[in-house]
Amino acid sequence: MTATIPGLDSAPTTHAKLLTFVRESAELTQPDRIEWVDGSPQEWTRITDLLVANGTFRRLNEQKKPNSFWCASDPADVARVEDRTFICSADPKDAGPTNNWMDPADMKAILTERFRGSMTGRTMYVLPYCMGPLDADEPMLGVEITDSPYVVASMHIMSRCGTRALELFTDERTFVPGLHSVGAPLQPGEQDVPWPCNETKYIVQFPEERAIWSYGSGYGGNALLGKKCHSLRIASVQARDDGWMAEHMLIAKLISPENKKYYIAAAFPSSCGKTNLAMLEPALPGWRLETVGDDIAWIRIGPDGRFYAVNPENGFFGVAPGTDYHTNPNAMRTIDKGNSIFTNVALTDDGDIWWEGMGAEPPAHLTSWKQQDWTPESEEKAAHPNSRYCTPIEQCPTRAAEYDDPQGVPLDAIFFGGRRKDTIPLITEARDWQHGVFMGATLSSETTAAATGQVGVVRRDPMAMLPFIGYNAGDYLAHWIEMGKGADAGKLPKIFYVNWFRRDEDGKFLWPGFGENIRVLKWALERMDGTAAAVDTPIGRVPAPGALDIDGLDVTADDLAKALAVHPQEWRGEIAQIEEWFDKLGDRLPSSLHDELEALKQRLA
Ligand code: SAT
Ligand code: MN
Repeated sequence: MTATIPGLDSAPTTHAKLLTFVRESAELTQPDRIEWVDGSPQEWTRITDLLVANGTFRRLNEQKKPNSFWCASDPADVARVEDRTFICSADPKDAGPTNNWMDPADMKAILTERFRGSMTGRTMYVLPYCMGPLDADEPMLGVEITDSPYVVASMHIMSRCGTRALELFTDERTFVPGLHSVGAPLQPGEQDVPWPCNETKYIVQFPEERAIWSYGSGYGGNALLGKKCHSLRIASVQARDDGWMAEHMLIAKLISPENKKYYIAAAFPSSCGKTNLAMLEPALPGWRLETVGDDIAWIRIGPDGRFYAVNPENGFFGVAPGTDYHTNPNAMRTIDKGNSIFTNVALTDDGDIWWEGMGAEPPAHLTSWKQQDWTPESEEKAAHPNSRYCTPIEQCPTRAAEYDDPQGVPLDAIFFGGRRKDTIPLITEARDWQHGVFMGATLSSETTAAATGQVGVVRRDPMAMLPFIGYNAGDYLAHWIEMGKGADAGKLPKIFYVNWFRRDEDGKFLWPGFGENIRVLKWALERMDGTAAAVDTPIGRVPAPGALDIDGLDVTADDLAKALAVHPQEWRGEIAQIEEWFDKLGDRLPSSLHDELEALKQRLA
């Protein structure tokens, strides 16, 4: 039966495990044909032409966005589905209290039936990829088998894929197998839809096997398996076992007017400004920033005892709304070079893209992400709040040369942050590593459109990793404590907690954000150099009056004081939430974090 699937016997590899994975997947899913992804420009042209012919893509105006495409998803497939995401460890305790869990055998039984024949009428693409630099000592390999050409085109941008990755598949090397189907088989003669998907979705990680099965969705983190499923959920398990960290962090290099270089990483929940910070155009004269990554950091301890961070990705999958030449000029310059995919943004009449927050005035007429006529009078948004641009990192004008360095960059500081309208100061410095881990462990943020569900609800999001920790969250926090012991104590990155989103009693933002955030970062870097003043508060150190430079800004000293204030009554509410959160983590929570909480309560009393 299987010998009849064209492509099965013409594999460009002899890697036995890979061949078995492909054969078994084909036997189960019954595609019409198999294609091995080579990652070439010719393949990009062929796949994008196919997506245009299928009605999935619309080619954008060559003058405006060369070699770029607009795409609208099914309105029921627009974001990560956290309630359909599972960590199927053998022991439920290893998935912990924060993940959905099912017994791996039970899950496989369900998914096997779902995948049976799911690729009928479609092409099965075999996409070998490498997350992180190809010349790493241990290249981090994966294979995504998918029936979605949209995924193939997106992975061309987001990962180093195809032949150059496949060449690294030696017999001794393992890879993360990922099986993905949109779950929409086609019967003979049946007309396809532009965005096939299934009402039922499963995004499943098997941590012991280091395998991924994803069914029913074609969107972003659900379907581009190299991204969240591999580089965060599975990688976090590998990292725990092998003594490193897989984190939801941007990586950037800051250069001072005196030409001093600093490397930072920063963790914020999805849609809270990681990409903007990763490409920040500093508003202070003489400062420069270079981009290493905008979403994921793999952090290892180097031979010198320092933390080194690598960006496993090769492109940006950024939130579109709110991005423009004022908020993130470097993202605009990156996408203006073309070679990009835009999903669920609006389409202009002259074949360009638009979203809320782009320019002062919306165009008089648009095609909305729902493919309806849209005018400024329309009640619905033209672009979905989680609409995305997918664009190569290579085109980013601020890209750091080090982005492709397999050693990574040595981290001087780690920033945690969330979106909170009250309670959390603009910046707080941790006293030491353990206190910094406590800050990360208790990070909180209002939910955003990046995942389905209610928006604007405050939840605990440890290190911005809540949806991405591939194991028990208490163990994850213990691993952070351990990593601090494994590095050279004097060389540990300093930890800070930021909140760009605090508001005054009238709901007005207290801090302008974006390019002005350099002022906050500058204070942090000066703290590391010992040149900036701070005052102690019960929750950590904040800038002393006058220490954070607001010269020339439309922010009064009074506003800044409000942005930095620590109000005991707000913190009493916060403590209650932290206690509830720690209770949820139970006995796997490291005792040192309990100690931190007790010490904080004492200081607040
Ligand atoms: O859809 S993704 O998970 O890739 C984006 C995000 O939520 O960070
Ligand atoms: Mn993210």
